[in-house]
Amino acid sequence: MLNLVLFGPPGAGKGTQSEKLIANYQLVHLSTGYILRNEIKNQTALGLEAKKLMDDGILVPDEVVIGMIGNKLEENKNAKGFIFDGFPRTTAQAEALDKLLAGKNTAVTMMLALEVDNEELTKRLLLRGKDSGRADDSNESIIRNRINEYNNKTAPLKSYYTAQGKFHAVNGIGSVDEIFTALCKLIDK
Ligand code: B4P
Repeated sequence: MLNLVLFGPPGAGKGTQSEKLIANYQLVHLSTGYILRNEIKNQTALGLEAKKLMDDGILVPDEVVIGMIGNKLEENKNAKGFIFDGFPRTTAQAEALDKLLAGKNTAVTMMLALEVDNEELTKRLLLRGKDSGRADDSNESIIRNRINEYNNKTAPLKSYYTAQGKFHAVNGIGSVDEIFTALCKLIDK
């Protein structure tokens, strides 16, 4: 199985590159951001709880997202592999993912990190906020919260996957196609 973890700060292009990778490698896309936004749209209890945190750029509790991913893995038993987009975002989530995959006799193949500086991230997210209607893209102070959450809770995962020999970084600045080509090169090696 090919199990890819796409890693990077908010706005690095994880969702954008996931779409292209899914088409190329026929993988199942598991985006916790997308699943959570869907829960909000459907006004579920989980969605209502998550909305308050997401609108402020704060991570949703680990047990909530771990449960969501566990359910999705069960629903896709015959998948050729998965793209984990925006998950894991904390060490607890990474440990839980290792356990969930080990239970299926598989593992994370590699982590692909998109590297983009803060100035470019802020520019991209404010631009998207103009037509996405996403509250978390609407102003610089929320975007700053998201980048802080990333630096405090998610960035340490670089060491977690480096220790497993699975961390690979790619320059996330450039055209979408250039970045996609760089990612494919690493996957196909
Ligand atoms: P996510 O939905 O995961 O989203 P993201 O970090 O905003 O974006 P991504 O990196 O996918 O960027 P995109 O391709 O869209 O998270 C949202 C919130 O959900 C989190 O803040 C958190 O509250 C919650 N959440 C999600 N997962 C969680 C978890 N595991 N644990 C706890 N909480 C969780 O690109 C952004 C913009 O850049 C787009 O407009 C795109 O068009 C543009 N862009 C992309 N590539 C470009 C390029 N090469 N050049 C120029 N622009 C580019």
